[in-house]
Amino acid sequence: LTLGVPDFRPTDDSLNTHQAPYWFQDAKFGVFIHWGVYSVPAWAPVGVQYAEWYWSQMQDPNNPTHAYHRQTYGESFAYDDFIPRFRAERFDPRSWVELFRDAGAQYHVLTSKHHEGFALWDTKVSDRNSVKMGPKRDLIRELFDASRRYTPELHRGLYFSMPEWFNPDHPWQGHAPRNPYTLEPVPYTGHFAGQDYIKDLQAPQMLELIEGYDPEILWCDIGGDNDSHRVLAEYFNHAKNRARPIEVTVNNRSGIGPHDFTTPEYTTYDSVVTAKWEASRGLDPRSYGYNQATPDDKYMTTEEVVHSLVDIVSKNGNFLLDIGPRADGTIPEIMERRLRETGEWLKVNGEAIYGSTYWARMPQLGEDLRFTVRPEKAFYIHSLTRPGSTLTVEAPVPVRPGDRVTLLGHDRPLSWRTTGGKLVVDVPSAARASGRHVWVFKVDWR
Ligand code: FUL
Repeated sequence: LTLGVPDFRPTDDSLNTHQAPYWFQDAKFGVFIHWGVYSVPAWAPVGVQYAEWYWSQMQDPNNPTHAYHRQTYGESFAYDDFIPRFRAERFDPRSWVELFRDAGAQYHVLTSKHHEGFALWDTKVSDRNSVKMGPKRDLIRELFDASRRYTPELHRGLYFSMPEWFNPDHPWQGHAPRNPYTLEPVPYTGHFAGQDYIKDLQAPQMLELIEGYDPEILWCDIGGDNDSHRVLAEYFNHAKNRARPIEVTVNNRSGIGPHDFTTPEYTTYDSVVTAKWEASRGLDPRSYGYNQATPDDKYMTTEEVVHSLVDIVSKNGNFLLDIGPRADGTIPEIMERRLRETGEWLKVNGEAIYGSTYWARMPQLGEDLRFTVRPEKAFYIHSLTRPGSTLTVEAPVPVRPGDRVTLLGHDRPLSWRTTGGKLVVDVPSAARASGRHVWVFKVDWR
């Protein structure tokens, strides 16, 4: 007798029964990676536009990228002339995944294909890919192999842009790639022409990723025309019917209603949202792809990263923090440093993050406190500012006589009392000095 879950069908009703798995709910922190041909010019107006949008922005005479491109590369340099310069010659996938692990991330999500239409794997349905051109390597295969081998505890996901900007068969912007100065058509390199974009390119590529790479997250983008009912049913069925099933999840950008989580971008929700969600943004002030014009002091500080993580997790979200590697495959030092410093904080305070859940009663807005819970085990009070000699909590937090209160990283019990419905914890100076970024008080219920 085989017990099993019936296969998913390509309908809203069936796909709506799918949910984000527990591992995703518990993971809280992932690394997003935007890497592609746009990593060659790696430029956008700082703090204003996404550098991975270079091709689109260079086409627009009113966009600073248009003038920048002419000055830097000349009028006859087409976007696809960047492809041979995308070489990944210093790409060391092992060092990437070990960095993600050291950052305390539980998963990573790489752009398999962004809006430029350049695939980072050995796709059989288009020559516009990193095995035929540019690096001449299957970058997804290499990253996933390294991740399975050196960091098996991490979960692996893939971003996929549903439309492509200038694909002659199904353009999303404009009708065909053009020289932005002369407006003459330019070739869309490596593309096979004359087929149905959705049936012969988009859906087959998604299935290649699903069947060939077993991504645990399919992070679709933009939506639009699609065959996603069929593709997602096959995704879920493939995952559950494998000899060793995996638990997979899909976001809300595949172009159809059903989804497992929502995806606020460079923003978050104001309060607890009980349906699973994941906020993403770059370490860059306004770019996912690498922007070489951004000075180091404009990147998020580690304190900002940790504050964001705590704020998001306290509201039931995950934080997918993005880095943009260079075209040669190296990760800019400022990004590496931020990831490592975040990892140091998580090493001490991770128990208040991973596997935690939100506390339904949020602090008053403006209070520099956030709360997380490990059901039956502990309650955590996160102070976003360095506490003084006492920490006062006005929210009616669940502390009972006899509960042991500590500060993570300090570990000696702290004395506490309640006065007028408020919790007051004494914080000796040694305890205050031991923390940074966010100070986490643990109310141990055991
Ligand atoms: C957006 C894209 O347009 C951005 O370039 C980036 O990939 C972000 C995560 O999603 O919709």
